[in-house]
Amino acid sequence: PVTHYRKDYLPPDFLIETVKLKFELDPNATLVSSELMLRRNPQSDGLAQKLFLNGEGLTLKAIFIDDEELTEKDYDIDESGLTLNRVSDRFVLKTCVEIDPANNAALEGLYVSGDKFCTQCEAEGFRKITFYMDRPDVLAEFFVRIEADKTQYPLLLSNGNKLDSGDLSENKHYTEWHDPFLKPCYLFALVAGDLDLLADEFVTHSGRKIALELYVDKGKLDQSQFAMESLKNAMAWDEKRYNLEYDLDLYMIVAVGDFNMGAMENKGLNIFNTKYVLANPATGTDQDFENIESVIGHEYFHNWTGNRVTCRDWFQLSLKEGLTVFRDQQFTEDMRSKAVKRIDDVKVIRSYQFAEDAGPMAHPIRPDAYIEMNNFYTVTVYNKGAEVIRMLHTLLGEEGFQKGMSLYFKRHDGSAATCDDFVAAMSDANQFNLDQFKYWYSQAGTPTLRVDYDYDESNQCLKLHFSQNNAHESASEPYFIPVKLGLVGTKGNQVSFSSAEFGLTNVEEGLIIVTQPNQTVNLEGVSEEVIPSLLRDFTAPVKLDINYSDQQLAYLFANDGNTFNRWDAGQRLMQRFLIDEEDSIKESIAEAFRALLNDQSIDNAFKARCVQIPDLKTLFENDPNGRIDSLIERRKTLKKFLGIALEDTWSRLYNQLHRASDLDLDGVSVANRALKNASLDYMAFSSEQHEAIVIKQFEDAKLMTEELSAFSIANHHELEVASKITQAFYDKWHSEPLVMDKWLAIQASVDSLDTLNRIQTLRHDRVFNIKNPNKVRALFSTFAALNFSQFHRIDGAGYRLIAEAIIEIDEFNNQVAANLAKQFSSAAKLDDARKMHVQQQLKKVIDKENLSKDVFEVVSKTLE
Ligand code: HT7
Ligand code: ZN
Repeated sequence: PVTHYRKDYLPPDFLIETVKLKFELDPNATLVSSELMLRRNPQSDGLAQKLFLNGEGLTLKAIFIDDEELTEKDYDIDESGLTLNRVSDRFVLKTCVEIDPANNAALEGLYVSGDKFCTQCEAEGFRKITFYMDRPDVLAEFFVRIEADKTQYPLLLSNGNKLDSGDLSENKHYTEWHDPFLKPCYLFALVAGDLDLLADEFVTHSGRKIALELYVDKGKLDQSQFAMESLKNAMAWDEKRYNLEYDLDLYMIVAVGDFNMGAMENKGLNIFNTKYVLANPATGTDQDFENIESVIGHEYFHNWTGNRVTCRDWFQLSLKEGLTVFRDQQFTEDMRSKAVKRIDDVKVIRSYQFAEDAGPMAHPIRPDAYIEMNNFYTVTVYNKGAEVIRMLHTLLGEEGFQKGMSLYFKRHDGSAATCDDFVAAMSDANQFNLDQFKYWYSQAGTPTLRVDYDYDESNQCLKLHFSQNNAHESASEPYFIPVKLGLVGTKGNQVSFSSAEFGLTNVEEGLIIVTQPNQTVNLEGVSEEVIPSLLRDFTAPVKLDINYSDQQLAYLFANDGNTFNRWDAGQRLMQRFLIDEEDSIKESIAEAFRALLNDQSIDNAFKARCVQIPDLKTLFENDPNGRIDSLIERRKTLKKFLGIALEDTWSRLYNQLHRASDLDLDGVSVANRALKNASLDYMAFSSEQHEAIVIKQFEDAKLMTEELSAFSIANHHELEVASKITQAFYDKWHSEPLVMDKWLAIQASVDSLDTLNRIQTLRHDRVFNIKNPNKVRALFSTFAALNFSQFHRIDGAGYRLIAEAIIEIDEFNNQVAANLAKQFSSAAKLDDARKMHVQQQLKKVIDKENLSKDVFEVVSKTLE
């Protein structure tokens, strides 16, 4: 397979001014006619005599240049595309190709999902629709005509504004669309089908009326209201916080059941995985609602950060994704709880992104090389990318950041830009030198920031000694690390301090910047002995290594004035038991939990986060020796101990919150449910009536959050009633695919020797379909990612299950197969016995005939 390098970027030899596409839709034989107006790019060297257009899996039916039909010597076709052998400076290329959407199980290009046609073109799927310069820096004006059977496909949609529609012979009809905004082909979309419509409108701050149309499968309108509300909230938020207004008169969203990722921001016509649209309180959990709001927001925010300004090449993906994730995180922070959202986002970084940074697929947020671009839609590009943008926001402040955004749009609106362009806009708008900051874009790996401190009472000075270190081979330069900090005094008070170097005078919280490999920062005016509370709100994606005593950690857990650091202290305290194997500390953890849970002034959402024991993925990442068996055992022991030690507290909380529970989706109700269900989970270790309570909650539940918690607890604690509940859940919900995903996922995550057999049975159940990515993720990805004990079975049977699934899925969907292959990324850290099993299984995968380059890239790097 070919490796593509960032350093090899060259501007395109030709530009496409306008594109006219005609689709004659037929599931097995769709005709795509294309008319491209091409002209030589003034920014190229002007020498090219030939022109290559990408095209894969296309059957050419006709080809003309300037209305003259080409003969065989005028062009060459191979499996990657079409070469025109002699081209002039300006010409019109007409082609007609045939494709087979019904047999497109890769779900890239034009495909059939259910009874509808839909598209997915990012990153390089447009080349499966027609011959084209399939690269994001070729921006064109699109005109699209769609023709199809009127009964089967009453709805024919594409990007932009509808210009015309009408009837044709043989019960066919057509629509014509024009998108006035220049766009790269990865933002092209088409949908055809018979769908239900939820219509609404939004009036922008300049008074324009935007028609909002949300299309869902027939019968699902009762699950679409929340998504529409989220869209209107996102539109209002982007105007208020970023002064960004929507630009077309129509915004459409279509939900489809077969989709490789979460959603796609196609201009004016977003296509969504149903998982991020459909929910009502009976079918969706509180977490589903939060996810829907966030993904609807994310795709909407792309209209400016991604569509109006797009990426020059795919190495720049974080330009749009890191920035848009940051914006969707801010949206959720503003809509819900800022502190709790920060905790949730950092958990993703610590459990998934740090692991990726330490594994075989580690890459900078702006990668330098790839074999298959689809493999680089990663937590590094997205979530670490968002952390990098967040650091800019921290350094420049809200006002400075917005100044940078305005300059970025002023300079790059309507064009394709780079990460360097973005940083330059931030730097120029604020006269802030970001040269060193840019190493965050070019270096992979997670830096460790080690801190030692000493207090000089006579001078009231606290010295902080920082040293930064990043073991990754790409990381030779020190980072620019913003560290927000405060000082906690002996009476739980916040102690003020000053720093001439960082312009801080008598503050209780401030920002310092670590730029050197080794650096000492003096804080002056520190009136008493303190515990420093560092990296508040996780102001940089680093591992903070500071040697707190157990007492200090417990003290910070109880007293830190920063909510995030308070939670973090609790997590660190638990790791003393789980990783450092300090047995005696479990009493202090229980004590600390008791104090927290009895404190009426603390929000229940925060309490619910605090009582969650760090997950095994995070523990494995943090444990230098990756001791799987011991981590699993110790985690169980701690949970059981806390369940018993706080028996009264859990049941009091459960009863109190159960009585108070209502059906609302507001923040307080969601928080109450989260803490109530966490309590029920702990009660399994002590309460004699536990099983009866679980049954009652399951039977009485009116909300999916309640029903699913009871179902999950029954399975995870292997209660006698588990199989009955599992069956009842199935009987009630078997015709709701998204609810069945939850049903599969919970069974796949049970820590039981029987789970492998269960999965084998489930994969033959009628609700399972290996061609549907949501089902694959529910059953196989959940097993590999969340069922630590069974995936890592010492006999290798867990690895075998996943390897065989990868081989099977790679036959038709390379992207989904490659994503599953990433589950082996921790192989290098495993003990020898497990490592041997992983290698054996991955060798089987790599020896597969016709292995895709997607899977090849992941597996070959894992085996290196
Ligand atoms: N920008 C979108 C990326 C995406 C995608 C990428 C590869 C293959 C399938 C895909 N579906 C969507 C999603 C987003 O970040 O908003
Ligand atoms: Zn995105």
